[in-house]
Amino acid sequence: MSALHERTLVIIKPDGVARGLTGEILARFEKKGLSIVGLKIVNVDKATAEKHYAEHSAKPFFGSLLSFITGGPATVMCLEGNGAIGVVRGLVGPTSGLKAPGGTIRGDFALSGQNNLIHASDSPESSSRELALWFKDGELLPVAKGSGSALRDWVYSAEERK
Ligand code: 3AN
Repeated sequence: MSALHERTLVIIKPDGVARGLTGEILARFEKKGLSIVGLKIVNVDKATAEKHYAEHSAKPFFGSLLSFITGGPATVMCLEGNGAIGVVRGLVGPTSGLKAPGGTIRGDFALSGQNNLIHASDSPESSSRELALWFKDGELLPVAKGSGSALRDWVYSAEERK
């Protein structure tokens, strides 16, 4: 079974914000049934960008990637739901907008390998690291467990919404 109440870090990158796609992209996550438990718009500073993309520091496109991600406002959010990390990666689609299938966010709105609209955590380890980098203590809503969350009461079966 998918992890209950999983959290993932999602960034609508500067191309998505500048192209007016923030609402469209947010709507896809909301319609799926995920909860937005943290949301802000930021001008990404170079130090944060370097930490966020540290695993790509040796890649030839690293400098270009840093310029891109710091080039305009980005929308940063934390989404919560059962199996959220894998679910969000599925909605986002493969890295290249040229190869991403229609129906995914990148497949529907991107044509680039770099300017591909979204970042989404790829594992529980990445999610923990990235959420700590982008959100301070207290900025995220607490986990809504059991009944009392109208969203969870209808999105999941009784067994799935512990
Ligand atoms: P994903 O975001 O699909 O997990 P990663 O982690 O391989 O992809 O790459 C991180 C980011 O680096 C991508 N979202 C994209 O903006 C950029 N990127 C990846 N591959 C390339 C490339 N070959 N050329 C330019 N930018 C790239």
